[in-house]
Amino acid sequence: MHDDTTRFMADVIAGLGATPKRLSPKYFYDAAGSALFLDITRLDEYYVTRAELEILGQYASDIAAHVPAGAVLVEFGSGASTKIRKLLDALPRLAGYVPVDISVELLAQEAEELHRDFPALPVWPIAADFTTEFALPAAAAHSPKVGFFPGSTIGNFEPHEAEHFLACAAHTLGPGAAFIIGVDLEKSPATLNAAYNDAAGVTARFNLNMLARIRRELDAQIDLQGFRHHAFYNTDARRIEMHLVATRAQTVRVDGHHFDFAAGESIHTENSYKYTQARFAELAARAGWQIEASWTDAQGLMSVQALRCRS
Ligand code: AVJ
Repeated sequence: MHDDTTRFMADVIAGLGATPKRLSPKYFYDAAGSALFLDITRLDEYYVTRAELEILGQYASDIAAHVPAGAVLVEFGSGASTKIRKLLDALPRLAGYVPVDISVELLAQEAEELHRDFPALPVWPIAADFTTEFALPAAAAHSPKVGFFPGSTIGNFEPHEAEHFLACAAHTLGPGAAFIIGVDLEKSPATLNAAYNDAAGVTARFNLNMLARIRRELDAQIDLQGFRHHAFYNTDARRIEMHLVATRAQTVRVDGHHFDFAAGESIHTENSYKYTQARFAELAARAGWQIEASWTDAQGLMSVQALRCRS
């Protein structure tokens, strides 16, 4: 079995065996899930991507002022590298761009396309899980470093994990480095609930695709009709929670293991934490970063933060 499949299998078996049951949001993004996420980013209700692109477009030159000439820009979880394209024209000449992503195929494809569109930009892809520590290419050793982590992906982490991630990034990027990061903001529960419960049902399909993927890739026995999408803003924890709720008692089978569900029992598939400016600044400070500037869209829904590594 392929390494990735072995890991996926082990995670699914552990997650469905846990109480309460859970699956990691990183498994949303197979080809079908990535296509559904792209559809989400175009929904009226889903403000996150639109608001961030507005900020990157509107404040490109202010953001670029935090990037020294000759810097190496390291993108955590680069995916399709769409956001960096928004910034590249505004940035001073970079020594290199280091996209870090788990998907080797996506990295190779993006490196090729970036090379075509920005022939003067050296691209040094790293295939790694960006939540762990990884080594930067030797060629980057003597250049100033700038991290880039758009999309509010940091919201998927528990706050203590977000702090750990930022501390690791401080270690990887080094003292004096900058970090440009997209952070979704607290707002009215009505707006948040709508963003994760769109009328067209795209987010529901995105969530349910996790089960479809488990069936496809792990040859599991799951009745997709037996589960429904459930997303809500947890006001106390300040996070959107996404769940797949069993609509009746049933059993899911994966590789000789069986997992019993009571009617109404859920699999927790995602948290999407929302921050105030103050709470994010406190968290970043505990991880060794100082906020130098932050920008929001005209409606104040989403933020982009410029951090500086203190020590
Ligand atoms: C990609 C993690 C930022 O939390 O808003 C969108 C994922 N989940 N709709 C988010 C997501 C449901 C998204 N992030």
